[in-house]
Amino acid sequence: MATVLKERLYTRVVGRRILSYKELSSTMDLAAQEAREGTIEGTVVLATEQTMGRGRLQRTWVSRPGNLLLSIVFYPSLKELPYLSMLPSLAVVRAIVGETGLAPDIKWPNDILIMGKKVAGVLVENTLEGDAISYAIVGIGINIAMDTSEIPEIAPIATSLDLESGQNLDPAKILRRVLQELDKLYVAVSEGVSPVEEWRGHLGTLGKRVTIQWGNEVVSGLAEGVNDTGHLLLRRDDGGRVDLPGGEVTFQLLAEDST
Ligand code: BT5
Repeated sequence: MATVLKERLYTRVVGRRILSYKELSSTMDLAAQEAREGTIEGTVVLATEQTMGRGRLQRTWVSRPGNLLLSIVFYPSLKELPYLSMLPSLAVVRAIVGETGLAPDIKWPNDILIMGKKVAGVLVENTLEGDAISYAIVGIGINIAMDTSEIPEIAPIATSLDLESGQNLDPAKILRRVLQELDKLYVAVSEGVSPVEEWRGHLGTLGKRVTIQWGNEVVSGLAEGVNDTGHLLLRRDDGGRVDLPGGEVTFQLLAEDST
């Protein structure tokens, strides 16, 4: 897939180097190793399968062949860093809309859902050196050719692009589009263009009543908005407002809203 991809990939940073493997424990680890060894920014690590694919907080990412599993190496400056976790979800949304016509939305902070089911996930791991970020690894998993209904652990909550579109989509085409969109967004951010308005426009979480777990805390309220660095602004039931940098969202079921 790497050769086919490289031939028609028009990017400035993302995908300047592409490493492709049949099986890895996790693309995150190999990308981090490459970053520590000083690989060029935009290096992409692809795997057909992962034996220990992971999500946030040590959760498992079901990683079978036929899907997209990749990590990208960045060396962000303070200009790009605040937006780094918004860019991959936005790139994935743009790629899905452009290549399939489906209408995904983003569950804050960065799950990609179609009709309430998760079709892609994003994991950003930053490594500090002193106070500065020395490298950031952006991981993206997109379900394409997977019948999620046959995988009991994710069947109720997950879906795939083939299932949703009723087609056999070409993973290489979707990958190329994701990398191109991510590159455009990253270059724009480094030139001072903020992705926040577009990202906010795709957030399905806003305007809903949610419960959010953040570390050991659990807060409930109305998801009113996001600020310019992507923090969620939550109106608590007692009227106070909190600003959350990350966390796990559970939608509350209301009589008139069964999302
Ligand atoms: C994420 O974590 O959504 C980030 C997933 C990032 C995966 C990529 S694949 C390439 C790179 N290499 C890695 O090792 N990881 C990255 P989180 O928000 O914590 O969601 C994890 C939860 O999503 C799990 O606990 C399951 O409930 C669900 N899940 C697991 N596998 C899934 C899948 N294939 N599709 C949809 N949902 C899944």
